[in-house]
Amino acid sequence: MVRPHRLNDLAERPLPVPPEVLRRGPFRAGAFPSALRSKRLTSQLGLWLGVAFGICFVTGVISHFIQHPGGWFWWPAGPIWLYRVTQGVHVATGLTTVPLLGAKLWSVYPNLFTWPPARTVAHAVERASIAVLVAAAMFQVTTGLLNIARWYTPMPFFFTTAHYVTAWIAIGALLIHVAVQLPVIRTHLGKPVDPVAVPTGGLTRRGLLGAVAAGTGVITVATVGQTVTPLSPVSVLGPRRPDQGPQGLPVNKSAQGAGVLTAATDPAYRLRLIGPAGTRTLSRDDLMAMPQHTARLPIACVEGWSATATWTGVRIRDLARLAGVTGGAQVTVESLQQGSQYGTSELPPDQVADPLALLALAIDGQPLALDHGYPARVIAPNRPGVLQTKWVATIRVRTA
Ligand SMILES: Nc1nc2c(c(=O)[nH]1)N[C@H]1C(S)=C(S)[C@@H](COP(=O)(O)O)O[C@H]1N2
Ligand SMILES: [Mo]
Repeated sequence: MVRPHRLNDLAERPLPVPPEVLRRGPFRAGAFPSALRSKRLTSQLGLWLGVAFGICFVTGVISHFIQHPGGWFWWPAGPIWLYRVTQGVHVATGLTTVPLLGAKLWSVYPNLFTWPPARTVAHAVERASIAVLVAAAMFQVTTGLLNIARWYTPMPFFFTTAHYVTAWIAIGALLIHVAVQLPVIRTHLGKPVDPVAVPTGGLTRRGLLGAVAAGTGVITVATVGQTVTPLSPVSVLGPRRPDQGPQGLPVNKSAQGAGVLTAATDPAYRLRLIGPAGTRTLSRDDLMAMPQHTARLPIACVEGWSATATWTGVRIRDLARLAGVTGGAQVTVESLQQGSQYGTSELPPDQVADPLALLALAIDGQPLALDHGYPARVIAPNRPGVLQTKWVATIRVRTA
């Protein structure tokens, strides 16, 4: 009888190679020569990656619920910088997962060739859950990157929904993975020296971890300037600068791109204000004749960039009063822009009541640039940029 000697031999001789490395089916021992791979390395990278994914998940879910509020979800109108921070952290932690995920997958990918592929049903289920986790994690990182680069061609699906649904799949698979691996993680995170993988020369485990940390540091410094203004000069990888664009503010959708050039510059423009008091039409001059208020507020785009400007215009709550609602009011805003899901937004009662929530007519005392929403746009505190509707055509007010 021909027996696979190799494994038996292994049992006798104390080789410095863990047995699973030799059990790779089609692959020979030595196919994956790096002595750097170890459970300790994988556990440490996994810890960092888990923290980054966890923060990215929570901040992402917050952003989702602000944009799609259920009855139970409440998001305050202040502090004004809160969403800017949570979404900046969402994109920044998402970007740090690029080197972390790369290093983590490198540290374990020889396991792909484990032979036999599944020893037991439980083993098969565990491997399947890892496949789901890896696929979901790569999908999140890739679609997130494509979205901040505003490159939608490779995404034949609606980014927001796909990114949100996959986030839950990823976090579910991650929790299963951590639960299954907890004994391994515990043992190897607590252990000071790895008995099998002590490299004799070249890169050490600490050196590798240092390189990964440096990689995440460089990526962070080279992108976070899109929202941390003092770092904008070194934001060489950030797709946006806080100060690029007319009036020192980036533009996400131009007036031409939105197809509103004619309507927005038409002298016959009138804002329609609809409420319990009926429908009113207000020209830009009518709006300018109302009490004007100034607020310094950021636009905080879901894509991770943000920029502050000094806005002047009419308080939303003054418009709500004019429309016939004096107490709590809920407001729906509609843009001149047709056929876009970004053409409409809701202001919940807390935002309507906030003195900083404006229908802005000017930036730095100058009429809004067309690309920033002329003749009038919403600007309200602590709110995703996507809800700061430009080229406002209609405001509907109802009692909250
Ligand atoms: N009508 C309309 N308003 C809009 C958008 C849009 O596409 N259409 N984009 C939103 C997004 S995603 C952002 S981040 C802000 C950006 O405002 P800015 O272009 O003036 O900087 O406008 C918001 N308002
Ligand atoms: Mo945005």
